[in-house]
Amino acid sequence: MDWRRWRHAVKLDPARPLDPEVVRGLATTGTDALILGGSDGIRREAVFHLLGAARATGLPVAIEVSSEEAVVPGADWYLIPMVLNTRDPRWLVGAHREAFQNLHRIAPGIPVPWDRVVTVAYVVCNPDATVARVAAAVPPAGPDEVAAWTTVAERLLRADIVYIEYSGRFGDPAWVGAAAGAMRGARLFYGGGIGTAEQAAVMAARAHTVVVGNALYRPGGLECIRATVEGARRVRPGEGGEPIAAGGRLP
Ligand code: 1GP
Repeated sequence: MDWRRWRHAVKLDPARPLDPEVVRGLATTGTDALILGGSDGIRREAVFHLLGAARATGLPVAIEVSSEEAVVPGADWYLIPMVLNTRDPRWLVGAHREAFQNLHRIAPGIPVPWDRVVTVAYVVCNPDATVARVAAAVPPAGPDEVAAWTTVAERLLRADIVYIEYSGRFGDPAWVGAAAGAMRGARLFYGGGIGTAEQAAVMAARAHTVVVGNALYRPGGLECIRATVEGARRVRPGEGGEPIAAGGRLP
């Protein structure tokens, strides 16, 4: 399934061990896709192994290229993160420049599969998340700032995806609603702290796609994922109460 149609995705961290049975079980949860990505400690070999296990589920697989170690062939999509609200341009475009300059070493002889490259503009909202620390993020002060970042991402940077990232904590629906209200043509992803059907429904009423990570790693993780898929499918984006994309293209 094309990434533009995902309602629910599971994020797998190559740096965190996961029972292969659990990865296999994802095929039966109803999720639309698997995203391989993490903020810290990514090693190419681990990405390679996890990619094999993810592929075996038959689900679409995306790799989030947060370090050159994540450049591994064989994924359906390559998500390129850019952190908008960072203090350090390295996390916006600097590491990307470095990677392209070193491409001959990172992926010798392999052309960039541009038709499978998807740009993801992150707004990191949870100051306690690893990504906030690693990427020197300055969390927005409020929903207006989130909406403005969304406009920067869409209109100026022409990002494919705007990602409201609360990794590790359930976010403020009003902030996600503010992003939704500013959306015009890109896709809005939300991730962070989703562990129940209700939480999934709240965010899926505002974002096109909800991403669940940590919940899978807890006991009963697959059941939890199933519940969140069900929650996300209960609602449609735009049912969240905020004025979503007036005149825009949010379905
Ligand atoms: C992390 O947004 C994802 O990048 C998911 O967050 O791990 O808190 O579910 P959680």
